[in-house]
Amino acid sequence: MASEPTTVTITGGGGQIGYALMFRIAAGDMLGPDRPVRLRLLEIPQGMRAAEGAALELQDCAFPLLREVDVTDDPLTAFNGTRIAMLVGARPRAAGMERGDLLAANAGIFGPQGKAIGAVADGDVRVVVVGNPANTNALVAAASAAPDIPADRFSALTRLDHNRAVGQLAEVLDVTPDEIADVVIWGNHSATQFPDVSHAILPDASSILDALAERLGGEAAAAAWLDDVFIPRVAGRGAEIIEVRGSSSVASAANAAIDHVRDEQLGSHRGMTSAAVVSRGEYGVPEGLVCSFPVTSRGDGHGYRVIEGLRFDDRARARFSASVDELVAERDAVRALGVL
Ligand code: NAX
Repeated sequence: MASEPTTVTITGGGGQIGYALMFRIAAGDMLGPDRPVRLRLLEIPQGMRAAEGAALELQDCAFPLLREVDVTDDPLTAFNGTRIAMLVGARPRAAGMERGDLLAANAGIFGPQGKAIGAVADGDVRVVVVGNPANTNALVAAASAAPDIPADRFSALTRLDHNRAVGQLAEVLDVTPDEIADVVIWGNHSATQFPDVSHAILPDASSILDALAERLGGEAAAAAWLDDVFIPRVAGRGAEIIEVRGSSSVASAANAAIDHVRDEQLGSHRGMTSAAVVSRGEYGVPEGLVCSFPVTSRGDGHGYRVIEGLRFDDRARARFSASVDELVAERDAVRALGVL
């Protein structure tokens, strides 16, 4: 067993997703059964007691891999030497808040946190942003950590959307989720995202589109199901969960964040997955935007790489472009605030 623990920082450690995350990380679900961890929980003063209470519970689990838990409201302490930073705490949209206000409030959180990461994190830190608006928060954090930390160490979570898409397909095709490969979420983690199944395959490499046509009674029926049921359901699943459960997605969000970091660190193994990473101009997305792409990781320390060369038909291109336009508008809004 490696003796030097990996430092993992969770912001919003007193919140719901933080609570669902930390026990699984401490149990080894994220970095594997032979990597001890040191957890750092960052909160604002109002959230400190909840985070401290969670830390007491962590101790009561007596996890063999958990070396230490620190709870702090100081970003420089929280990110000191951190290898994996999971930025979950964010400012939620309050009633009557305009999108510009939301972006500004969150820039006020993710700017200083990015700066602190640049100042004190491990030089090879990986950062995943969960707190919404996740893509643009990641953009702000990456810009604020520069030039100390390369922007490609920052990503935002669209794995929950990806997993939601896989779950929907598995149900309609009556297969298990692990039989479905190469689903892609393109664009922003928002209602404009484009969940794309046109490259998705089953274990025998047969096309999911063909399987849907067979199951649903032809190509036209499959196309209608994708447009009218699948895409809106995946993109609107967060709202559906709130309506049914009375509270936003928590365990599934934490699970997706764990999947995201685990695959990035240890390798994604099967085909492609989805993550929002810093664009280098792939698929015509403006450089620097944090956009969801098909990605893969070899687990060799180089992080996620975008899989290039996938083809779009006109309708798919239009959906993807609409989501990228939204990312551009968000970037321009934070630029106008003088943040970038
Ligand atoms: P909670 O309100 O339960 O927890 C958030 C915690 O963050 C609170 O304890 C709060 O005190 C803390 N916090 C606020 N500002 C902070 C700061 N500057 N530094 C450190 N901590 C701070 O929300 P929760 O349900 O945990 O959701 C967290 C975020 O995840 C929200 O922004 C939510 O919108 C976002 N989500 C993102 C998803 C994704 O797929 N990317 C899906 C789930 C979720 O909606």
